[in-house]
Amino acid sequence: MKVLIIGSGGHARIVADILLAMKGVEPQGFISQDVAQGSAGPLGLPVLGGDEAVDKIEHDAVVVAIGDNRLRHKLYDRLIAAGETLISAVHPTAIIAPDVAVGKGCMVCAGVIVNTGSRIGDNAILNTGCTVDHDCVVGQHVHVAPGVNLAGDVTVGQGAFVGIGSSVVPGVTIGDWATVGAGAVVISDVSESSVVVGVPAKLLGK
Ligand code: JB3
Repeated sequence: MKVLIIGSGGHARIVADILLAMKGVEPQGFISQDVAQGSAGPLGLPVLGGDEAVDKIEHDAVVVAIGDNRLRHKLYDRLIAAGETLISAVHPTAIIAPDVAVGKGCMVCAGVIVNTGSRIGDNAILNTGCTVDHDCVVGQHVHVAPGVNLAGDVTVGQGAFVGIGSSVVPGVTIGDWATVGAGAVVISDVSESSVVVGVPAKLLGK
């Protein structure tokens, strides 16, 4: 399967590395305005051009490898509307229970663990070494950053960002588009679009 990687930054390099490790997947290069077309990109893959290049290059699927949740959401919706197939990039070292549903266009990085009964929404990032325990619901366009631990029955609303190294106790709901600061310990629900930081996590603002 020939795959185009949307973006060419740090996260795109992570995703390229995952695709290269997947059987039957051939990453073709990066779609990005940042670097002159045809130039060598990360991991020896070419930068193929900006978004207009997607239509011109033979491919079977795409993945939006951009960390920013709102931008990734926008580009994902645009690609779906254009009839593109969104592939999920799952690193071979990720451990995902057999009953877990992983949506379209997700990125599951090295060392991730997702336990039984959980659901991962479309276009979500489960970044390096995070754990998602039993029966969690991770919404569309979420980013669970490296080293995060979600306990059982946690819900993360769409577009939320759970910052590096944070922990969320069982049964908590993090609202849509909320932000959890790095290293926070979340012990109670977080409302939509709010920002929480600290141990225990407290509201910083909206
Ligand atoms: O924290 C970790 C482990 N990773 C972070 C990741 C999740 O998010 C990383 O450290 C960065 O903070 C961030 O990585 P990302 O998204 O690769 O950021 P950056 O290096 O800024 O690259 C953004 C990419 O988005 C660039 O390659 C841009 O060209 C691309 N981009 C922006 N707008 C776009 C567009 N690409 C296309 N095709 N179309 C656009 O409209």
